[in-house]
Amino acid sequence: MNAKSRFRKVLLFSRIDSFVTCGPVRTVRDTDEPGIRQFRVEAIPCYNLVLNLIIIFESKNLADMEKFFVTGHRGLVGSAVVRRLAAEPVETLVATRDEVDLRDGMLVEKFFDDAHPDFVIHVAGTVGGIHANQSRPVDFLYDNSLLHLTVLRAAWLFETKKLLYLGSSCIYPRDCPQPIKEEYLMTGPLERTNDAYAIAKISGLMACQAYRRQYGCNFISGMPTNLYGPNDNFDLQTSHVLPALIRKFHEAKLNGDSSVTVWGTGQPRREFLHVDDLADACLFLLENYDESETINIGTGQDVQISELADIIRTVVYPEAKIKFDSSKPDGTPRKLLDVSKLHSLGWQHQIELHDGIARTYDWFLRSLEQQQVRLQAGVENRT
Ligand code: GFB
Repeated sequence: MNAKSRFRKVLLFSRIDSFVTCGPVRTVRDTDEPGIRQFRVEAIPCYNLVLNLIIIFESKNLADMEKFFVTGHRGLVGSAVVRRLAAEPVETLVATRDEVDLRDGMLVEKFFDDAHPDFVIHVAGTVGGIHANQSRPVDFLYDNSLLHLTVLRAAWLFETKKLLYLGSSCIYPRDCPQPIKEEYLMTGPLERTNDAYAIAKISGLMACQAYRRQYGCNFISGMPTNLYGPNDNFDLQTSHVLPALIRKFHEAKLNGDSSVTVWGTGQPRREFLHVDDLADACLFLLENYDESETINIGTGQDVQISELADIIRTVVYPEAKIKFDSSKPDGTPRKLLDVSKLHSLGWQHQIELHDGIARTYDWFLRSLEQQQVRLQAGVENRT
């Protein structure tokens, strides 16, 4: 892929010529090489010698740029991937659900036929926290099953060069050894609160492998840990714990409340990765990973929910006390990914948890002013 070097190469050379010109002359012509335009500048008479500068550079020609299709671009993950791609000289394709409902195979194939993306980063999904998963298993199963059936098929039919699909750490067996290695997938029973979602996502991982086996498609998959960052869902009924607690502490501060209630016992442990790190990992894997087996994406560090609550309290509203509501479910006791495979390839996260929470709270405050925070979003449905 190495688009950077392809588009940013600048060749500059000069030549001494033996004829005289009367002043600067600049000509432009297309060369035989696609995407390359040649600029020729001839000038500067000097003792009957003329210095001719010929500057050839490869222009950033949209027609020749590699096209990345990012599904779910308005969600937490998709928007981060789009931000990350903006730093690359590539063309990013997105489609809203009104334009292409990704659960509709015919629409998806039509889109691929028109757009012919070179790379697909397939991160659309119906996602939510523990309560949303528990109360709406059908939505999670239905949407997330269709989403990979349609997109992977279109990517195969229209010869996408490479596709990255994302699973989720919650699809590993509930009680598997920690930290969780990639090979523990499907070695034990699932966590009950998100089993429907897990089955859909496991089927997506299998689909990547099946397309590779049957048709030789370069479809890879990554397994991110719990994510957070800008554009997260802050709806208290459907969100994950980290955005929920940012909102709860923020509102407690506004109301002058003395305490904030955290669901469950506070004992479970979770690993959190800032979504900008995830987006970077996605591009890294597209460039550096071609295996059929999924690969874990995380920090390799976890905290207890009570510790997480304490960090958020410190950042948002240090005066508050923390209470636990043990009538709410704890879910999986621990979910820490073994990220040694990803580290051995040369990728590491950059944003530490405390800093990432502070940044996310800053984003939350700024976006609240602009009324761009999803406070009543329902489940995150980026289909
Ligand atoms: O983030 P979360 O909803 O999802 O909950 P999971 C993590 C832990 O935080 C649980 C506790 O033990 C919750 O009880 N928690 C404490 C809270 N306070 C709150 C709160 O105000 N809101 C929420 N939501 N939790 C999800 C899966 O599991 O992980 C999904 O259900 C998804 O399928 C996601 O894959 C990554 O980590 O338990």
